[in-house]
Amino acid sequence: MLTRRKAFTAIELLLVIGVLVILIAIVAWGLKGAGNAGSGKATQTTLANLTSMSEELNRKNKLAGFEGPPTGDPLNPIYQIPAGGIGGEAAPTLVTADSQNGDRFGSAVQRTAEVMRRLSSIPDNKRILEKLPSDQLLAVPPKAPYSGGTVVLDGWKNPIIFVPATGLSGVFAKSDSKGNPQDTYAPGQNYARGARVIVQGAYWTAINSTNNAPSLPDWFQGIRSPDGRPFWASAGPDGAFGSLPGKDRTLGTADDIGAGDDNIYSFEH
Ligand SMILES: [Ca+2]
Repeated sequence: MLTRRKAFTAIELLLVIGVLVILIAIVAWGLKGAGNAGSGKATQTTLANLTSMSEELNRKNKLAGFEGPPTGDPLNPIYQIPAGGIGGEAAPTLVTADSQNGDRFGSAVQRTAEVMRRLSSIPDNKRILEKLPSDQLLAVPPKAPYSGGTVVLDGWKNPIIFVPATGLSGVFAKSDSKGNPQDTYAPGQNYARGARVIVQGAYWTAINSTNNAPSLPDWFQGIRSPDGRPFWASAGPDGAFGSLPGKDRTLGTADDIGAGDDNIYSFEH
């Protein structure tokens, strides 16, 4: 009798370990969720600040040239229509700081550095930018025809990009087989300007109020702001704006197409 409860049985030990593992997993998952929510909130604040600064730039008539056609100058080297595109900024893939990033210093980030330089030409904006902690800024090395500069980082330490009025082309969403019906195109429905739908894994945005199926000229394949103005964009937790290279970093794999789902745009808040 004395030795009966001397030790836990193997099964009891396994049970205890199992419960502990589950508890640790729940806590870790909760902490990760809280971290993402905090980063998201910080990113929204940064996007709002950048919007105020670019609106101030617009009031001073210094934003022209970054907007793209029809209001901008398509020949301006700062604004270039992506090859094969119908206008707009081509959505960068990975902009993370790891060794496998694709577009961290690509043309979208370079163009943003040009906009940031113009933003800082206004004293009030310059003061706000100077107050940002250094870990929220990224130095962008020059790359012809761009001259480099500094861009602002989002809550996940990835560059926030400036998107011209013509929009962010090629933003991919997950298949909506289990998704939100509001995101799925439905024939005959009326869509207000700025409405977004998913067709075959890609976002389309209504340029005009329409009940036509997503195609030009009523729709744009990608993201545009409802008011047709330039906006600021964060890639969200995954660090990719358009298509997300899979684990093997090869485009076209099944997990590529959700990259647009978690993006954060300044016009949304
Ligand atoms: Ca993303």
